[in-house]
Amino acid sequence: MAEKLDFFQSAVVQNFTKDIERYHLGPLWSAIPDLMHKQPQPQALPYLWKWETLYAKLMEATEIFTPERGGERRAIYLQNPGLVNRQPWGWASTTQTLYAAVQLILPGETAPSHRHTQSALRFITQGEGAYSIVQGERIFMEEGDFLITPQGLWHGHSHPGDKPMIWMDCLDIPFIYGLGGTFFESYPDKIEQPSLPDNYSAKRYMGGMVRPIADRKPQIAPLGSYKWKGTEQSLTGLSEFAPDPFDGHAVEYINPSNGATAHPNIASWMQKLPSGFRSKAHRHTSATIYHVFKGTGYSVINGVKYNWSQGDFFVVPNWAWHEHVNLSSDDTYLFSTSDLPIMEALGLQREEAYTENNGHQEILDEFFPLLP
Ligand code: GTQ
Repeated sequence: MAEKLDFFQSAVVQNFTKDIERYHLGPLWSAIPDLMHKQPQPQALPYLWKWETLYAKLMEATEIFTPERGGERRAIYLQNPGLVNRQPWGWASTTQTLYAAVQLILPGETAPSHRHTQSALRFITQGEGAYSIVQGERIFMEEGDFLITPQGLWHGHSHPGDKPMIWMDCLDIPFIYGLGGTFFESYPDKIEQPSLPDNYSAKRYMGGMVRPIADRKPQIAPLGSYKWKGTEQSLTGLSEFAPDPFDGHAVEYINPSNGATAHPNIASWMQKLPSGFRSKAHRHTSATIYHVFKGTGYSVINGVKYNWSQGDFFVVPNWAWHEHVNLSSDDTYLFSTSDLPIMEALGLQREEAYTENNGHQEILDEFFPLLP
């Protein structure tokens, strides 16, 4: 070992490294431990954003930014503290592959239509009455709804209602950036006009597990919005049986014409943890962004306790041990998005249960968030 170290530190090796750097060349022999570590070492860190902070900053943003003035959406993204310096593609990254944000639209505002090669999804956290117009279909949004905007489709938002509306956005921005596949285009007019009936796709799929005859041939994302009522009902049925030890009662949003994840690159789940539920710890290659839709509790991520309550967001990076505890007297609902489909498509997904200490991590530290 010492011999190896001496070799790397020797003048002849160091001089050679310096010399080839000038030609934009590098020596594998010193890079390999960083290039190929034993297991995932994401630069993304576990982190938690409190709802109080997000809400306060969105409200402050209403004073300085309007879609009219800025030509874009009023969204504030969740910047992973471990990825700040990983320019350029750590920029606006919540995990190594995914971007998440909170977006606020005020009554009377319009966020202009555009399209891009990133896939987007929304989870509605607060309010009602606004719509997203996706490729000619106005999709009206209510709390708990899950919406998708597939890659390449025109989409804009407008709010004819009377109270502010807030939702979570999640896109595969860092992933597409890393691949060099970013294309973006503004719609020629401010917002696209409807060319389909309102809520067309949700009506076509109202029954849940039946598909319109015309969709026997699988379609790309034939459903634009998944209503909260349907998600809640599926979890009520599932809750009659034993919960999964790691994830509680969990359902995944799927493309109803072919059974694949609702988005090809992003998986989205709703998890219900019964009162007092304490999951066992596990870790997997995919990284997850959680939003606490309802409930109070905590998660232990790599031995650190992250306390959460309704509206908070937190991130579990790749390969991090994690377990969740519901401290409320009622059910807790966690919405989450992850890069599981990317990991699966590339043959990278692995999962491991924490076997020591009856499946629970020792709590070594506690996270204290910065409040406004
Ligand atoms: O609402 O279309 O947070 O295109 C980032 C990119 C939201 C959106 C974001 C977007 C949108």
